[in-house]
This record gives sequence, C-alpha cells and structure tokens, in this order.
Amino acid sequence: MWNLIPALDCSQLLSICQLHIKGFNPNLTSSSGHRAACSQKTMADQAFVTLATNDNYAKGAMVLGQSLRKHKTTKKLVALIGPHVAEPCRRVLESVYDEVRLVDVLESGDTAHLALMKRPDLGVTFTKLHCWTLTHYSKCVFMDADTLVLSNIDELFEREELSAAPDPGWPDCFNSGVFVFTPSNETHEKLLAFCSENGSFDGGDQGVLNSYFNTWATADISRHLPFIYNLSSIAIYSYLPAFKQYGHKAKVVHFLGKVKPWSYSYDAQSGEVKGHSVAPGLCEVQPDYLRLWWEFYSGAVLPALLEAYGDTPFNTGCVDEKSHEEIREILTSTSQAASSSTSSSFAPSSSSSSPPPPPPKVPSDERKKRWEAGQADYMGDDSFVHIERKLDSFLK
Ligand SMILES: [Mn+2]
Repeated sequence: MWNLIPALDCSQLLSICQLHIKGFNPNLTSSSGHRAACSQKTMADQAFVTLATNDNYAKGAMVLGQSLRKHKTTKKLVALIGPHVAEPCRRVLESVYDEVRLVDVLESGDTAHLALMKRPDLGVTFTKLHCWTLTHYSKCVFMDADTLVLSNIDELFEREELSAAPDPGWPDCFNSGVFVFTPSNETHEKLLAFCSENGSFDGGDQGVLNSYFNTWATADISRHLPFIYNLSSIAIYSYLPAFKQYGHKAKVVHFLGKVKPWSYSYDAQSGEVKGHSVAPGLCEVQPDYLRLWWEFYSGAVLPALLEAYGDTPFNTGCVDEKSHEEIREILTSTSQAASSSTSSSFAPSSSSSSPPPPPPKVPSDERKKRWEAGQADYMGDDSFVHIERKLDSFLK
C-alpha cells in the first residue's frame, strides 16, 4: 500500500479525508477525477450487483454492465445468475462482469432453500435477496437488469443501507430497482425469515424490502436517492413538465413494466427499433432511451453473443432472422460508419433524430379511451414529441 502515498497530492489526500470524515455528501456531486483515481485502489471492495434469471434478463445485464463500463466506474461488477441462463450468455456475462455467480436457491440446501419451500411463489425474490451474502464487498449498489446507466454514478457508494429512490406509483415506498446495501449474512438470514413469515405484499422483492426497511419513508432523508438515479419510464408520462425540467439530469433509466427493451426487435441496417410481437406499435418506454439501449446492445453485446453462440441459433433480437454471418457483416459496416459519431445522438428533451415509423391512424375518441386504459401509443400518436408539442401549445 506504500506505493499509493507518493502518488497522491494534497488535494487528493484532502478528498480522501473528506470522504472518511463526512462519509455522506448530501449533494452527491463527487464526480471529481481525483476521487475516482483514489477510489480505484481503495474501493475495490465495493461493487455494482445485478441479477439475471433467464437469457433475456442476461441481455439486460450485459447492456447494464457495458453502460457502467462506458461511464468508467471504478467499482467491481457482479452478476448473480439463475440456473436457467444459457452457457454462451454466461460466458458473455463473464467478459463484462468481474464476477458471475450462480445462485440456485433450489439446490442451496440452506435457509434460503427452506424459505423457498415455505413460499415457492417468491423464487426470484429469494434469488435477489442473495445479494446480501456478497460479504467480500463492504458496500454494494444493486441495479435491476432492466436499468441503463447514463453517466457515472459511483457517488452512490457514499450512501448507506438502505438507500433508494421513491417508487413513482407510491412514493412512500422505495423502488427496488436501484438500491445501496451492505452485504451481511445476518441481514440475509433476517430478510429470509421475514420473507417466509410475512410474504410480500406485491408478490416480489420490492414488497418484502419495503416492509423490512420500513422506516425508509420517514427516518432519514439521506437514504432517499434523487429520482434521477432511478428514472422510470412511467414517470415521464405521469409528470411530463417535471421530465422536461429535470429529465436531462437523469443518470439511470429504469424500464419498468412488462414490456422490456429486449421485447422489441432491431433493424441493424437502419438502427431502428421496431414494435414487439405482443402489441406492435405499443411502446411503454421513452423512445430515446429505448434507442440508446439498443445502441449498447448492437454495438457491444450482440457481437459478443454471436461469437459465443457460434453457429448455434439464438434470439438475436434482430428483425427478419438473418444468418449470424449476415448480422456480423451489417454490424461491422454500420459500426464503421458510426464510429465517428458514436451514440452521442442521445438527448432526452430534444425531438428524436430518427422518428418512429408512422402508426395506423386511430380515431381520437378511441385514442382517448386507450390512453385512459393505460394503453398509450408511445411510439406513435402519444409519442413524446407529440405530447411535447401539445404541451407547448398550452404553455405558450
Ligand atoms: Mn426492474
């Protein structure tokens, strides 16, 4: 460790001291290069953790991991995976993450297994709670595999357990898609016991965690992460003026809801994201974020998947199933063309650079009905650009 000392100048030493004395920085504005440089050596026992229980979520985890790397995190990356993740996916995850850990609650034979026997409905939840057993790290930030990082968020490690952002549906509950926690076998056992006794009020981990960490809403405001660390697509539409005001500050986007980025398909040739088969044209996420997800996927993840799968067929996510060789060729040619202007096109509050395909025309009363039933056509008539235009006409 002595070799660290001469490398630090006064301001660096000061920033370390501040880090230890203050511990918590309420403004979360510590993205200075100095601290990042210090963190690299001293904070190797901190990690971002995610979870993939199937191949689709594994793709999400790959994109998330790539987005963390792109924004130069100094923390370790850990992926927990369930037994159903295919071997090639696992290999790609291993190339992105520092540690990939198989969690098979069914075969664990310990308290987690006993808890699962009592509450078989909570299988995935128990798998997620497993993150508390990562005791070789002193602090971790859990991130759902359906989140995407838009800038460096290492400052989250200044927060204490359990820190999380409010859930847009019920802001007195935190959303468990992004949270800061301290690994501890004791906490893990307590959570499992709590879970098997009380179940989960929403059937998932968010219900369990909110019941267990039940003072989050009232006890300590420093445990409330700003919403920009877990911006859910739903909130964009429920409070559009706020999104217009603060959306550009977003650091993490969370693709909440049933339809995930990987539910769509992608035209590698044109770089266009297409509606998914369940509800074509219906897009529940903000199109620019969706496009960004697919940029990460096609740029960094898909080439690795093609390599790992070889000639074995798999769901590439691309439109009109092409051969792996054809996709590879397209990716190479498009990445060469785009290499000078890589993924800088992202701007949440500006109008989109490549507009979505025009949707079939729906009568306005029918549209109103669909909107009220929660079936908004976010890629078409109810797209962000259209709503923004309408809103602007009122605000003027
Ligand atoms: Mn999620």
